[in-house]
Amino acid sequence: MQALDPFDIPGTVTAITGMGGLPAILVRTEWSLAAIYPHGAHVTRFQKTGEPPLLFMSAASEFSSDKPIRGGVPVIFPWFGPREGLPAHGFARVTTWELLEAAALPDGSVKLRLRLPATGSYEAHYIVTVGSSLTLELAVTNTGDADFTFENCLHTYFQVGDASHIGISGLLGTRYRDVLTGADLTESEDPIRIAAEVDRTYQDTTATVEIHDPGLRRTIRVRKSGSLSTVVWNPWIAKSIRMPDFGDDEYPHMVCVESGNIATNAVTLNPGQAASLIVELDSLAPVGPGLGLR
Ligand code: TA6
Repeated sequence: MQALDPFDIPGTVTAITGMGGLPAILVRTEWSLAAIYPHGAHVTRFQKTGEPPLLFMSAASEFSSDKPIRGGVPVIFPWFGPREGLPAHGFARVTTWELLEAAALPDGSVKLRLRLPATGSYEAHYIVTVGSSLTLELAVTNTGDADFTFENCLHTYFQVGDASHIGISGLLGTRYRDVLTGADLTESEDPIRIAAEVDRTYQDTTATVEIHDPGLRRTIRVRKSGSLSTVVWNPWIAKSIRMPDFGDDEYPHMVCVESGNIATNAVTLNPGQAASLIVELDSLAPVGPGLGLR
């Protein structure tokens, strides 16, 4: 197990023993607080001063070295979804990454760099920058001599006041696969409302998505680059009951808006090529039409 305390920066970066006894890093900046686990390179907490957490964490989540963490930002790589005989959503989220760097930057933000243990044909780094917003970068380089095709996704769980009162904007007119029915449709709602289980994979979209939340009186903004797919997910009642590491009554308090490259948007890197998936997560004062917020 890698010792993390050599990366300590007094008052800013602190190695801790986290949930389940897993090693973790606590980051404090003048604007925010964050927690990162090398297990899965998993950000479990980002909270701006004076605000509720931006990220939802399930009270029923596992914290063990062979299980994914439920909540925060799971790193999905190198495949999305189920694979016969293999872990769903890839192995990156159930692998312990190596912490390479922890640095306090001149602008007051803090940067952590983690690396997925080498596989021989590609290198995957994860850069977490904590400041007045949270920026996450999954950088993949093909170090082999054959093309490498993969899917990736930052499967972010956002904390909301009440999922049935939020509005999700930015996806109007975008094609999506409804995972529940298998149908391929075009988004006709703006904002999107949630009133049942939702599991949609939007394709060919680089759009910024906003979650308008009257309950917590804020708008969450998800900006991204290097990503053509967006997933919107809420398990609602029945699926929540089927998930052992998720509370039956937790679904109203979260929504996943995920950024990645999935299915027809999968990435192919030629030998020597690299690609980065980057998301910036932030919250703004409440804005948005038709939500009685203004
Ligand atoms: O991103 C949405 C999704 O693919 C859903 O289908 C749902 O299964 C969710 O991910 C959670 O997957 P997990 O493997 O973490 O239970």
